[in-house]
Amino acid sequence: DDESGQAAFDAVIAADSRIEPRDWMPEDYRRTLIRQISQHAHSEIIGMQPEGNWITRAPSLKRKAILLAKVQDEAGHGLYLYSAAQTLGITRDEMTRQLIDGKAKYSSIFNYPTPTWADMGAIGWLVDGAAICNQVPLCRASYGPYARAMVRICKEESFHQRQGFEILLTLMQGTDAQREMAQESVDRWYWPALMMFGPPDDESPNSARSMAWKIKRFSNDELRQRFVGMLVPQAEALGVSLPDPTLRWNAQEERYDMSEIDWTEFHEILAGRGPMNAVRIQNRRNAHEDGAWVREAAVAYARRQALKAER
Ligand code: FAQ
Repeated sequence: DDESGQAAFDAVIAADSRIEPRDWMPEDYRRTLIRQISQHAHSEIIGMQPEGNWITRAPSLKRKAILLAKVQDEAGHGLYLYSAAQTLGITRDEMTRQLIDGKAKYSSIFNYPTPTWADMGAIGWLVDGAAICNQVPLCRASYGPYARAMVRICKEESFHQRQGFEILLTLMQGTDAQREMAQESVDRWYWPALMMFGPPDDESPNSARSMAWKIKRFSNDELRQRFVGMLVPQAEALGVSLPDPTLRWNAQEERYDMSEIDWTEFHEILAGRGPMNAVRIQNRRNAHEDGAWVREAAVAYARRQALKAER
């Protein structure tokens, strides 16, 4: 019953153990996980588009092969995450429907355009870098299927981040025009990457509960700080500057001082009014509709195999 279920659940959380799909869990815990995991899955799937934009225009065969593999990894991440969400009682069809109807959230970062090749470097370095900071602690999330999916995803994200860093490093060692292209791209992606961690702690309605349930292990601002701390020496190694003139280490408070993030821009994007929101959803909807015959064929095939097995 609910009472003994709640007690068992509380004990698992207190012991830092894992909740598994068949365990009793509070309805709000289930709902929160479905919300976060489905948003995360949608982010991976929508996140294929900004980079997909450069696959046919990558500057060499090698760069094209690497980019193609990275975008395929993102599809894989989306699929593990949809599977993890399905263990909570929502179907992939429902999640897809919410996404293509424009009712689901996915990371704000994927609503920006990718006009230059350097954006492939900046996405790898900054976007995958932010993703790693956010996701490494999720490997210890209290829900087993999510935590386990995160382990493999994080390994692949680390590789993605290194490849982005290497693209920028190559550009920074190139011509003046290439260095300018790299810097201009870092200037565009830096602030949106900081927004990936979500609103400031005092405006984050879900944080306290998700931390008590040990889904989140650190607050949005803590992870944002950790990310900036990781970027500073890497920016120096690259020879790019971070576009925040007030950024400096505050030894007394042991944190970085930084300029205020433009939260109006963040909220506009969440409301669907970012530069690429409509395009991203339209592309996803088209891909879903164009792929209907594949799903139908797969269902017909599965039905025939089942009939054969019966005979
Ligand atoms: N964008 O109360 P909180 C990747 C929403 S990495 C859009 O703080 P929470 C890899 C939030 O959902 C990107 N919405 O919420 C890759 C909530 O709305 P709701 C994906 C945002 O959940 C790289 C409301 O604001 N990673 O894909 C954002 O405690 C390159 C209030 O916020 C993940 O999803 C945002 N940036 O903390 C792929 C990581 N921030 O749902 C391709 C897992 C907040 O109440 C290429 N997720 N919101 O209507 C998380 O860790 C958390 O959900 C946070 C938000 C930290 C994102």
